Amino acid sequence: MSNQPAARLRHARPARRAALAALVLVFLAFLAIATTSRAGDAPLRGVIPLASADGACNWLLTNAEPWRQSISLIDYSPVIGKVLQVTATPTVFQYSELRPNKPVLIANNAAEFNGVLQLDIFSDPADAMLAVCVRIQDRTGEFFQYHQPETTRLRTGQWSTVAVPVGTPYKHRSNWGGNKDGVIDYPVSFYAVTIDYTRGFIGQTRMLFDLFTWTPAADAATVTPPTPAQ
Ligand SMILES: [Ca+2]
Repeated sequence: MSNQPAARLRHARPARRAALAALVLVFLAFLAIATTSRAGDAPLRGVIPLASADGACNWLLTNAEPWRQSISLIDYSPVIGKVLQVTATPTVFQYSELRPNKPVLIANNAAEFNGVLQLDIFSDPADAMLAVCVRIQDRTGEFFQYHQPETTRLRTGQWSTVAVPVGTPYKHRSNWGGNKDGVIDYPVSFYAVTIDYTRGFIGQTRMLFDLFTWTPAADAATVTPPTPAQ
């Protein structure tokens, strides 16, 4: 390798050195801007908001109209504040897909993709609801579905916390869409929660949802993920 560039720098005149310093400053400023904009792509940790800054509902139901389901943000109580209310008729369609307006980035790599997606549910009646699943979307648009552990049971008229372990240590039950290769292409986003209804349930069900929370295992010294469903 030639040492010509170093020799040229040593003999550079002050004006050229000043120009070089200015160039370095411009480069550093550019680097600072680039780094700042990348910070916007940091994976979410913690609560996924129910409402945007202007108070509008941040969540929607897939196919709400044809499946005759409804979603609204309601005032629940002075202590709890607003919650999401979902109504459905299980005989019209057997599940609901509840999702943020935009998928929420949760992991940039396999090491980060390990945690618990948790939510609070109030179901009336509780026996209309069979299971909660979490849908994750990879970079290509492929979906991976993780199931609620079998141990979670709901009670009518009471809030329950459901925690679904999600990520590389856990086996997904199904995958579809995107590049359909069964391989998780990073980064990945939280796409939706689905509510499966009990077959044979007659009538309408009303559910309330609050505190959708993603807790990476790395942050969860006090949280022990439940045993995943087999
Ligand atoms: Ca894939």
